[in-house]
Amino acid sequence: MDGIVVLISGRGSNMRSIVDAGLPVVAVVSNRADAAGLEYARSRGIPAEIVEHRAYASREAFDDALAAAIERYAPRLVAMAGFMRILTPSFVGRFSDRLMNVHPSLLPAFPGLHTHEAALAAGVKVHGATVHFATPALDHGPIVVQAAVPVLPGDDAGRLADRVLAQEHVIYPRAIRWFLAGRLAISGGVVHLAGAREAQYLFAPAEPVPE
Ligand code: NHR
Ligand code: GAR
Repeated sequence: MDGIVVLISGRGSNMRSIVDAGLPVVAVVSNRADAAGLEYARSRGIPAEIVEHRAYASREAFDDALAAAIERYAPRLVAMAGFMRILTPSFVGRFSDRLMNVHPSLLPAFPGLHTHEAALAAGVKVHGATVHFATPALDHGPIVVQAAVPVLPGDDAGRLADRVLAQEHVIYPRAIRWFLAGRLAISGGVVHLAGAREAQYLFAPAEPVPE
């Protein structure tokens, strides 16, 4: 009963980092039939299912079908990894305190979509990624771990996204390992790591500033 169900919508590189870290992924579920990540999961012998949001008349109906697909695996954790559909409060309630997400910004800055464009437009010099527990309020759940990366001269959204993504691949498997080891406790909306010798933050290694 240690299994993880990973929810994806596309490329699935975060899902791959979780699988490659040796974590017990029991199924991958996508809301899009063309998600590239599905093939990788199947190539590793992991059941990969499609629950297409477009086939359902309402968010509630989609979320019910998604929850049913997940519950067949009785997972201990549901990990959103590039999953692009907002989930209803009733879905989130069903998986409360065992639904995680990786978001490509240093929350609470830049919730929602297009975070790298927003960070560049705001002129921030430090950006990053956050692993958090999901709550009904989008991108506002308790923070497990964050990674900071520099915004460098000449960055565009693509370069910045690549730099952030490399850190997502480091912090998400780490957060999941902590969760499965029973080391995460949420109190008052704050996540505490038991027996912490490791930090709940990470600074990306320095890289040369482009000319
Ligand atoms: N659901 C809840 N309740 N709480 C969170 O914190 C959630 C969530 C669902 C997804 C991921 C999130 C992100 O990391 C996430 C966190 C999709 C959208 C979005 O606007 C926003 C944030 C996130 C995921 N989706 C559009 C929608 O109408 C569809 C966009 C598309 O299909 O391309 O659902 O950033
Ligand atoms: C990742 O950067 C993830 O943080 C982000 O999309 C990318 C998915 O990449 N998630 C969101 O923007 C959620 N709204 P991946 O499919 O290769 O893991």
